[in-house]
Amino acid sequence: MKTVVFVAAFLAPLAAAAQTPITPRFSADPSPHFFAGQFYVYATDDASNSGTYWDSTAWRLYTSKDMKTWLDKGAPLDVTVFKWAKPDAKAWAPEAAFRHGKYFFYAPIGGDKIGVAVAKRPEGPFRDARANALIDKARDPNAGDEPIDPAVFVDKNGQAYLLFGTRVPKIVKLKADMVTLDGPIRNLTINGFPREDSKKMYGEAPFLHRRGGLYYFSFSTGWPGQIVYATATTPLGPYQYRGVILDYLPISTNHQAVLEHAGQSWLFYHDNLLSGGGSHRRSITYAPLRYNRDGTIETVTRQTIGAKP
Ligand code: FUB
Repeated sequence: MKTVVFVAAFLAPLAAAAQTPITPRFSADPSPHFFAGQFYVYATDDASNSGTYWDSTAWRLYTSKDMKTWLDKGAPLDVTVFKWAKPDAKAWAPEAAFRHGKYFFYAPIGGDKIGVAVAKRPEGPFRDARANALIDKARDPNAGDEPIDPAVFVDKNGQAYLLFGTRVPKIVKLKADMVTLDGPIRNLTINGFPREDSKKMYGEAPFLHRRGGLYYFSFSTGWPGQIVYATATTPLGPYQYRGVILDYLPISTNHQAVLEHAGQSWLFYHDNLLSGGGSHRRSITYAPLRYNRDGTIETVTRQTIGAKP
């Protein structure tokens, strides 16, 4: 596999107050992690789609030791890893997780199923962890209209959760093997959306992280979407709307994930940063994520992008 080195900081002087993408390849829906001593970002591939729809069939991987110089590690897997999937099924926003010495890859396929693959190393090779989908709209009660955008959260007591879904946020417990559902798929409740803004709703891109005793549920409000968040004292909610993390971008989607490492927090997301870019040609970047003393999150402004870790 050919590895391409990209030093993100090189792009910074090209435009004043510009964000810095981690790669010159069109990519989106970042799933950032710190695995085995370095940073890994799994992503949707926007460079191999038709340019008019998100119809690529492979996922991409970027790695970095310092969050400045990024390596393009190619496509660690595509939809053909899942024999039950149509070979031309669209490969959307992925998720990864590490548990019990194994690396898991959660793969939304075709808009109606989520598969899970497993590997011994974070870059693969990945193999299907089951003989069928982990989530299947046609099979599973309350899977929702569009089971996409998986996100995994493991609580301090070891309980793992899978979040996913469009328009109605879904959450389900995972068994310790990380590839089996443990109980019903539930809807997450979000209270307190501001009445003066009728556009504030749950759209897609669920993500859950914990800070102290509080659970932070972030998501995109739609198409286009803001990244907003809500908090709760248990993973299952109910959640209370708290505010905007990242405002609308000049593209039709917004999709975030929070990476915490060595006492710092980062918001990874996609934007329109590269020449020739657009709603189907997105680019991945990140910004520091900061908290106020009362636990609320400071809104990220696009100008903060490119800050050194
Ligand atoms: O990349 C395809 C879709 O666009 C993702 O599943 C959504 O989160 C949005 O970013």
